Amino acid sequence: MLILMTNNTFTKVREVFKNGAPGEKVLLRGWVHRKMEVKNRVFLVLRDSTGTIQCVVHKDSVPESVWSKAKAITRESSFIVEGVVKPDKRAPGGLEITVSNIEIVGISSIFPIFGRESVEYLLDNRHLWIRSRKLTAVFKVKHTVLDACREFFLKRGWWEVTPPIITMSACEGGATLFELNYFGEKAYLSQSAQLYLEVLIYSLEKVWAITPSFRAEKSRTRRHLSEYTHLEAEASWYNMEDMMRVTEDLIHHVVKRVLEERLEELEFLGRKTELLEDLKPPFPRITYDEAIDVLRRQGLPIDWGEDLGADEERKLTENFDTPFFITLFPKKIKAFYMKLCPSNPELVLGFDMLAPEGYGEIIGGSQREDDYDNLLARIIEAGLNPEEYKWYLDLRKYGSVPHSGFGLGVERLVMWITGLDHIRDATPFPRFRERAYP
Ligand code: NSS
Repeated sequence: MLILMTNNTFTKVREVFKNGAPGEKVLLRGWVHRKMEVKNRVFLVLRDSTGTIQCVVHKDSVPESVWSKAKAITRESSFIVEGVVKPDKRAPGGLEITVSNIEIVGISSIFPIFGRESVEYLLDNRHLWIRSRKLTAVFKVKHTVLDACREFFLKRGWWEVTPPIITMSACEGGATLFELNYFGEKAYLSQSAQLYLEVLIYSLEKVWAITPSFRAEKSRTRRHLSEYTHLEAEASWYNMEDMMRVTEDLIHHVVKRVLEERLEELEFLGRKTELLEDLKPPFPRITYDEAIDVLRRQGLPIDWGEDLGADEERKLTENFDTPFFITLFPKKIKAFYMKLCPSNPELVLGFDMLAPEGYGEIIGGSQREDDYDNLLARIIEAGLNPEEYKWYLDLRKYGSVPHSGFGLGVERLVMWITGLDHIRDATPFPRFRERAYP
């Protein structure tokens, strides 16, 4: 039985294309990606985690039992194939497998996805659509993005920490909080690990974490999930400009690694890579005031003090071929923890990084308010209960330190790097308002 072979007797599809010699005997296992029958031949495209390869069964050169299995096997069945590597100009990649034996491991019922289905239908069948080459390519890019982020912080001496998901106080305002019952007490799913990271910088100085963040977003948009992967970093002694430099170096590093390792996937996704290749810090910086002027000149009426929405951000990205920063926002549109600008207390030392090509915000960060009285005033002003933030305020009482941090939406970054038009495909199991798949 082929199925009883040990793991290392199997070859991966990628290895066949890399090292496969004509005439070499190989054993492969995977799923039937496509099946085609032409007279006395059956073509089975085998898919494994590394790629796809065409396997050809010739009626005349295999035993009857093998031929009948080749006839019976269905698309998406799992199977094992024994055969010989054969160069073939017509085969994708220039190689195919001439099959000598087949074993069906798990026969597939009629696979309910044929192509051309609606987005809604594919989401309803997310558990099956997830096998598509498109989503596989995106998740491989995401893997490299996460790996590159980890490498970035590790090499620069930042500590990775594990903040909680169950929280007792809001970080980003009450409107998007998911409430839960915590042993009879009101608690929330975390919107951001920031406040906890701020606690940790008094001992570890430079910390970072990747945690899921939850936002009960009121509307379904192409860039909002209710649960997303949040990479956050926080450091004592860093001012806003120091932290902006960290973020641009991080993005540069991540994009470089993806270009080095995932070109094949980007190509499969149809991503043009010129802008990614040209990316180089420092990224341009404009202030909120300048952004408002630019938008007005571009014919988008917006009043000073209004928040920049998706439309405004998209318009602004038309002016840049690279990620860029917007800094110094009016305090009334930003969170309570941002430090007031010393030269104009109507503004805060906050920054957003926007991705070009219409993508918009991928990072939000700021220098934090480190003065006890100012922070208390901001908490009250924001309508929050100072009691709930006692521990957070305490940090400004016991050895306060200037510090800054940021949060990066990993799916937003992946969406831009892979050129997706919707965030849902940057995560395997998307969660939206009122619906989770699956
Ligand atoms: O709300 S943020 O702008 N900022 C924070 O949460 C800070 N407390 C982070 C920090 O300084 N430690 O969110 C940060 C990023 C934002 O730029 C987006 O890229 C992403 O998180 N984000 C989202 N991604 C996907 N879906 C949703 N709903 C979402 N909300 C924010």
